[in-house]
Amino acid sequence: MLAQYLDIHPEVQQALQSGQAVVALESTIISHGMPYPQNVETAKKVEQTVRDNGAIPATIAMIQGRLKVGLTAEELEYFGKTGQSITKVSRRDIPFIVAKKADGATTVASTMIIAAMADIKVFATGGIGGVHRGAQETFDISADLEELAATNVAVVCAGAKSILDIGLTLEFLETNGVPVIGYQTETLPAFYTRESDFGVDYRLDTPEAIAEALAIKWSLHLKGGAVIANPIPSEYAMDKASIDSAIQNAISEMDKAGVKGKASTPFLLAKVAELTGGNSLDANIQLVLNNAKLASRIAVSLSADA
Ligand code: PSU
Ligand code: MN
Repeated sequence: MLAQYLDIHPEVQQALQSGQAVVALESTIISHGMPYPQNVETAKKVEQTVRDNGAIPATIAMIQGRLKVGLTAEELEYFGKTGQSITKVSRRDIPFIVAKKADGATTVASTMIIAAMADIKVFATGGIGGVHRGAQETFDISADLEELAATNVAVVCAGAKSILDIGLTLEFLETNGVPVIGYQTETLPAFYTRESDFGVDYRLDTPEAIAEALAIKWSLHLKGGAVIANPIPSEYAMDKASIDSAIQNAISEMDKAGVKGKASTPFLLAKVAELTGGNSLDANIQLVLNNAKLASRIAVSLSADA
């Protein structure tokens, strides 16, 4: 039985039973996506933002082999402090971390899987994984994309970070039937900046319109999630030229160091943060809060219509 592996926090359980909106949050962004102590402060602020917008937060992680839906303050602190030495867990890793009774930081893919087990439909994060630049040679395509094709959870993000090949990422999503919705935008945001050279599939201007589209998709049994791309607030957006050059440098350092596989994304994230100083960290924090707000409003609308 699935439930034998799952620990749903009582507050989350209560919310799910009473039909209240719940928003899933990931843990790799805490352990691998930001430095301590900003990661823990941000994780707490994100949870508070979800509450302020009428939903209950459920941060997802693995602790001593248990699939956790909703963490205590102590557990959040532990994840932030332990950082990159916690195993990064994607779909393939889950059963092994359970068997070893180990801790695991869940990526977008594994957070979606565990959210779906708990019947949570909306998930907020910063950026999703995607098709990496040079994937024609390396085959480096994040398992997040396959998960979006397979699992019924909507992911609110700030678009795709240009450590990725955004064009190829969109092609992959199109092939796999994953809609990319722009919130109040026609162009796909590029994480630190509000725009990229690529369009979204559908522009929708309210959380209610997004909730309606999701409800229709799932009523029709059209399996899979959706990418909801929410541009970073303009006051926190970064200068495109400086972020582009930092990303370029990060990629060449990665190639030089021969970093591959699951280590690539954390390596690039850390390098970009290092090269842009505190600026990119500030931007990162603000966009995650902005995504938590939109995700909560979508979740509230979905639960009201259910
Ligand atoms: N992109 C970000 N911040 C992140 C990640 C991606 O801007 O923290 C994390 C997420 O957990 C995402 C994972 O699911 O990296 C993707 O890793 P990979 O490319 O190895 O699939
Ligand atoms: Mn990868």
